[in-house]
Amino acid sequence: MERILSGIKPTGKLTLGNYIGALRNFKNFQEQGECFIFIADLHALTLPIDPLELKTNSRDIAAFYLAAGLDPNKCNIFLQSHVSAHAELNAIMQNFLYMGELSRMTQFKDKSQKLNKEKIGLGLFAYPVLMASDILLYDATIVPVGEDQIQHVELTRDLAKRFNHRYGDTLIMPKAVVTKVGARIMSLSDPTKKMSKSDEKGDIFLKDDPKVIRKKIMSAVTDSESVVIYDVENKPGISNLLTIYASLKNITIPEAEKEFEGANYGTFKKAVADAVIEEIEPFQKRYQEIIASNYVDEVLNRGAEKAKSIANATLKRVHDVVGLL
Ligand code: ATP
Ligand code: LTN
Repeated sequence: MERILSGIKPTGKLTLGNYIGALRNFKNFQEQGECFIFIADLHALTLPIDPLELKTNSRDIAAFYLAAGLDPNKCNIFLQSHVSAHAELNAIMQNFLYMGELSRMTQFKDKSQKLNKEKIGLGLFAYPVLMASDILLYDATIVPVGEDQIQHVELTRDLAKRFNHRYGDTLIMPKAVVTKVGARIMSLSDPTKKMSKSDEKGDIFLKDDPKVIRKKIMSAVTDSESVVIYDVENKPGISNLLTIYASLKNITIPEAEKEFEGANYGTFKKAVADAVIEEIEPFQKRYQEIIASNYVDEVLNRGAEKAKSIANATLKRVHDVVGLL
């Protein structure tokens, strides 16, 4: 049976990118095997974050998981920090990933570039070690992620191979699975940059009012032609909107192109806005109901208990093979 594991870090308000690239697909995975979906709150500390904001974001993500159709009876939903085995395995695994490898990670290069060189946290540099620990603790076979995280999963595979080579078969080899359409939604104000919750310009937030969502889409940056075709190089804005539309409608990009043959940008953008709102509005209603109750805390407590039992067993296995008494 497959073990499926993924997480989102509570660093900011979730975006349409997080929804299309991650959240929306999670409910399908809970039918395909044993499912562990968590909130990577320890990872959120790798860049400065306000404590209150971190708490709000963490509960919000749990509520978003539930609103997106995750069923706590089919899928364990929990907080990374509630399961101490993550930090404990991290302390061991940091010895099996190398500084050279870590310094080549694109996410590290992007995020550290914006900081004063003297003030780059060790946690930001070692981010992939903790992520590898998250994955390996649950013997995950499938790790659903957006395109930007493939490199980290590949590094986790290198680590598992290296570790198993040295100590014998101990860790299970995971595999990244990326959604076909919508793995990389771009910013609406600069479609050459990823829509990202830590860089708020050009984002659509999952909590945005539908009117605001419509306005943002109608004023998305495009080009000066008026042909709706997919051409990332020359028409990044239109290509991004086509990706959003196709993924929400569950159709291919060529099918979406065909639908808008001869349409002008105004008509096209309106259709994209309608598609987004049609999907997000009911999702927002479910979120509101969930966040107003105690359900989130209940789910997180229950999820942590199950997660601990699995994670502690792996940790014990690792302790044993490396020689910890
Ligand atoms: P940050 O801006 O803090 O780095 P982020 O918005 O990139 O965060 P993550 O917490 O790193 O979000 O990602 C959560 C999940 O959403 C991951 O699987 C990630 O690949 C996916 N994801 C994030 N942004 C996008 C995007 N623009 N398009 C598609 N998927 C995305
Ligand atoms: N790094 C991921 C979040 C994350 C994760 C994980 C995803 C932390 N640990 C383990 C999958 C598996 C991100 O930024 N999206």
